[in-house]
Amino acid sequence: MGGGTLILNQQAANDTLSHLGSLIVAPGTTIDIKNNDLLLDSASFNPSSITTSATASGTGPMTVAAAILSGAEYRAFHGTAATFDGQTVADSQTLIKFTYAGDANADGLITLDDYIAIDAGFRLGTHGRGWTVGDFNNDGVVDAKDYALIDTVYLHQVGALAADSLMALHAGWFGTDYVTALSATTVPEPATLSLLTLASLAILVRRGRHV
Ligand SMILES: [Ca+2]
Ligand SMILES: [Ca+2]
Repeated sequence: MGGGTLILNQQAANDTLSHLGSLIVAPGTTIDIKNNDLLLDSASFNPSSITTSATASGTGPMTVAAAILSGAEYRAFHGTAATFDGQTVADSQTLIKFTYAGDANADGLITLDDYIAIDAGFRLGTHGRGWTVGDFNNDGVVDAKDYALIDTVYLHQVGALAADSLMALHAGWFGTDYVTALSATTVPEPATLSLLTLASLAILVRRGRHV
């Protein structure tokens, strides 16, 4: 195919994986992955032509993107035994993940590891090498625009793809002290942490005490 836009079907569940041998497109072709993940056995594709028009659930500007990594990059982040949506990964494969802008290591969360990645890319002047070094808007440069993306998502990271995993993790570490501190934190609008989220964490902590 050549030119135009190839739009994948929106899936009922985010990050539904399709494993393909290859995905060859002519220059100028845009691939809209919607909320799909792709695992390609080939590296023969054009990363600049892959995007998503899907939106994140939840409130605030939870910018999502199509993260593109080689199998080698993914295994460098997560180890040689790492799996991608349950599939084993080889260095020569290509991974495309529907996730938050800023999720450099494609694990569905914005964490310290993602900040390490973008800091390394920015400090070393690593430009134009793609998603894993922090070029989250795919303009060939790691700069303030990319930091704005990751910071915004980090501040708004509630529910949606990660299902509150980061806050649940911290709630598990710090218990009610964390939940109380979180509820007292003023997060700039529209990054309002929902009462539902806080209530969920409180329940999680209470349950944890009885295990
Ligand atoms: Ca991440
Ligand atoms: Ca950029």
